[in-house]
Amino acid sequence: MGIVTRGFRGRRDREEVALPPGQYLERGFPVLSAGPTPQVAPGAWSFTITTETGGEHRWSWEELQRLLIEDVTVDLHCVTKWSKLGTHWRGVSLDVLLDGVATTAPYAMAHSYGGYTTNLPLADLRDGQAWVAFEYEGQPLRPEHGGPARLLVPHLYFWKSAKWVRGLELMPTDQPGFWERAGYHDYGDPWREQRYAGD
Ligand SMILES: Nc1nc2c(c(=O)[nH]1)N[C@H]1C(S)=C(S)[C@@H](COP(=O)(O)O)O[C@H]1N2
Ligand SMILES: [Mo]
Repeated sequence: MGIVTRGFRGRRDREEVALPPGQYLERGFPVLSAGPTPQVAPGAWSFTITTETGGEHRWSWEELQRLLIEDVTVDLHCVTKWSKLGTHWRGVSLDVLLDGVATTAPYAMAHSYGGYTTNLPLADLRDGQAWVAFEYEGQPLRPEHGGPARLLVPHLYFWKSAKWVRGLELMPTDQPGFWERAGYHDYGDPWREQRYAGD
């Protein structure tokens, strides 16, 4: 794994942090979008989980806000090689949203307003590993970063964290999403440097 020295002045000068292989430490928050930013007002936003048998579970913005909300601090790793450490988010755990959804489907496709998709094993969205996030660093999530709400799945490369998320389609078989069809790795574990198909 890569070891990077933080560039802070002063006593943190020699603090070393571990980054996944091939990654560098980013201070800013780059915007990476495959197309234009969809403008989705919270009142027009909803999140729908569709099961493999066609069952639908839908939450409006107001319904989402009434669920158990968590504050999470996570590291982000983009396949373009920047990592950002200790970012603060607020959102609803997928555990809460999947609670009561009857499914045996092993895969999920995240769908976004604007048409972006990305596939994940459903197990990677459970057990405190994924959120529908709507605040970043104490502010409503800005549209260019996926506001009003995005998926946050920080243990995988950041392309799996679908911005402007509008739902999950639970699938009996694995299907590639937008970047996965274009040659990105199906799973995308930054610690195993799974950037592209075949890695
Ligand atoms: N809907 C949507 N989600 C997306 C993307 C996108 O183009 N559209 N890009 C992905 C990629 S490649 C990355 S690195 C992150 C970038 O998020 P950011 O722009 O907030 O840094 O969003 C991911 N989610
Ligand atoms: Mo990315």
